[in-house]
Amino acid sequence: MDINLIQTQIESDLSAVTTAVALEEVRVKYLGRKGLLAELTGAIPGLPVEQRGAFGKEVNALKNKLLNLIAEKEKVLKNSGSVLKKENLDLGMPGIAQELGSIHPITQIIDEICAIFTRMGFSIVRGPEIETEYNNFTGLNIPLEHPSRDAFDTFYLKNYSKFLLRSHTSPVQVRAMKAHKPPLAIVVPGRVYRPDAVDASHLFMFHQIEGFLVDENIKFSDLKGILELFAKSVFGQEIKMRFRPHFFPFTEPSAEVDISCIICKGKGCSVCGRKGWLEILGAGMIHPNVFKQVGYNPEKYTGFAFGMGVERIAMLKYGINDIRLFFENDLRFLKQF
Ligand code: 2NL
Repeated sequence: MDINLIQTQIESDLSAVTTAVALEEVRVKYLGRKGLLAELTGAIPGLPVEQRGAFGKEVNALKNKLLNLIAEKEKVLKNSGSVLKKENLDLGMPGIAQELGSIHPITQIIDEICAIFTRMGFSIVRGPEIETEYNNFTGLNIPLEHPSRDAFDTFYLKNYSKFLLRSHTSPVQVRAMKAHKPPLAIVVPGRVYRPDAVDASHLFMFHQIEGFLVDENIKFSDLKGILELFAKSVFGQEIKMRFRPHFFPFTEPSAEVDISCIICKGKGCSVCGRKGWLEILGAGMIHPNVFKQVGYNPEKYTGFAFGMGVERIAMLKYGINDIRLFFENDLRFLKQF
């Protein structure tokens, strides 16, 4: 083998190299385990003894020369901006798509319900989730011995027994009435907390929307009209609505409000428990004691109030049978909305 010929061949091979990958190919061709240099070295023992030394030196010199040439070429490649080629970067490769988020179904329902009431002239008001015992209970005419005040039914703040996680959104309405004179019409959406054992229909946190309207001469029929408009907007114009007498400490008279079952249209099915009716909210005329607490004259003003559970409305509307689905962050569920 002619060493000079090999060197010429190496030089021409290297001059054709433009990428790190091609350079590596050349390196392997000559310096690899089965490369030309290894072949030359392997030939040494087969030479006459007197030639071995000189030939060995030549092979060694060639190897060093080769290493230098490759190192030089590497520098040239680096400096000539061929990093892209070195890293095998393919600018034509499709990118990693950014998944777009969407509005949570509970937020969507809250927005939808609030929009129905703002179209009727109600304002949206929000308030703190940590409340005083006064705003959450006393201001709402809930007596001291009422079971909802029990530590098993309300999250009291450890070491701050006057403070609690609100168990309904009505304390915001107490705040609003204390801050503003009638006429006043507001809806309050937000999170509320109760220490309930978790199952398909209970969580320790859920959402409520409560609303009220106070002015002179507000009547029970005003409440019925507004709730009927609300219920038909959410569940469809064809539904019927009914009021059943009930008791709340903060309203008198009070009622539970049902709509005809949206599944069986009132005939009776498994969703409505064969009753033909679905309870959607509670409501009533604001109790004079609440007006006294907030400094309104109950002789001059009357008003109605109502409250609903947002998850319950969403579950009825979309036929969802487990409240936990809303908060498990399972995209297979969330992507349907
Ligand atoms: C229900 C029933 C209701 C109210 C909430 C209220 C608020 C004030 C004064 C009077 Cl400031 N009432 N809120 C009234 C009746 C019913 O909620 O079943 N909610 C899920």
